[in-house]
Amino acid sequence: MTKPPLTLYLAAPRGFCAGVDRAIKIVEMAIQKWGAPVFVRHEIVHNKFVVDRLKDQGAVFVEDLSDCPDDRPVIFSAHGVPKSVPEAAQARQMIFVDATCPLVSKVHIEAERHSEAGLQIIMIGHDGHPETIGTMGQLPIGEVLLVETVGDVALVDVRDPDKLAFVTQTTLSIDDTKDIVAALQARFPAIQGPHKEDICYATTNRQEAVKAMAPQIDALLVVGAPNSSNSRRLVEVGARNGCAYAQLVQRATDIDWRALDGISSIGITAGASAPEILVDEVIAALRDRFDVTVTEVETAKENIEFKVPRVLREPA
Ligand code: 10D
Ligand code: SF4
Repeated sequence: MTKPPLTLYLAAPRGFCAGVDRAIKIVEMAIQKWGAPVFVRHEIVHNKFVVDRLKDQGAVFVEDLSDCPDDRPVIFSAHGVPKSVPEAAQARQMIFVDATCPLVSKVHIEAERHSEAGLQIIMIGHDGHPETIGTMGQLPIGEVLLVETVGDVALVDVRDPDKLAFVTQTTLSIDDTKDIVAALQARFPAIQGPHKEDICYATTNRQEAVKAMAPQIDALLVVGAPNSSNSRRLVEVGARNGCAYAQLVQRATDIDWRALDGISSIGITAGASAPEILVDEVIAALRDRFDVTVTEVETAKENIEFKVPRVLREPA
């Protein structure tokens, strides 16, 4: 039986960012240095495949520091942690390594700097997401207020409208955030903040690549996990920019083949925490059913790399 033809647009950049790469390396190097088990507070990055692979190497994942013994090393996930977490680890004299992405740490420092200058902070982020919890947790309760939508901006109850600054989560939708920042600036003209927002290079580039391909594809598959903020944003970007069917898949077994019936073009991308091996798996599954021609849609080149903390570069 002849397979129907399918043009596959492959987004570039896609998949692992420098912060994810570094965080995974930190866990692997910690196991090499101190032996198993090494505890990890929260999924090191939001991907079950990555987490399961590290579990096989000797990592133990917990949600709370209180679930770690005093005498084993603990790694904090790439999303960042409230100040109280390293403080508690220090008080228990634990060995800990912070795998917070340097671009998330930069936002932490920004928030602290504004607070030291007497400003109250408004964070644009998703309620309950570990990065939001971590960034808000850099300062005492009440010093950072959360807004998630343009609607929230009208309701936020600030201490002094002339003494405000904003920071953002790094993985937000560029377009939504632009609107929220504009609403903040309209209501609080004196508000200080970054040049645009704190969305990182990887989030920006992955969204741009999807935007470039969305008008020409019948369907978009985003390889990523349901708890991965940046991956979910890629699905939204596809849907909002002209793609009739945009779906998140963790791996090939998640593909809804009935939804892809009759398509002649498809876009594939992957969130910053999704390994390339899962992209390959999805493409292989498409090749089983279609006569696939791959075209790469490259909208940016990335060559950013972050060093692992010094403690892991030194011999045990
Ligand atoms: O949910 P998310 O997009 O923030 O995290 P994920 O682990 O999927 O991707 C890496 C992004 C990080 C660590 C936040 F910047
Ligand atoms: Fe860092 Fe951006 Fe990757 Fe988050 S998505 S880990 S901020 S590089």
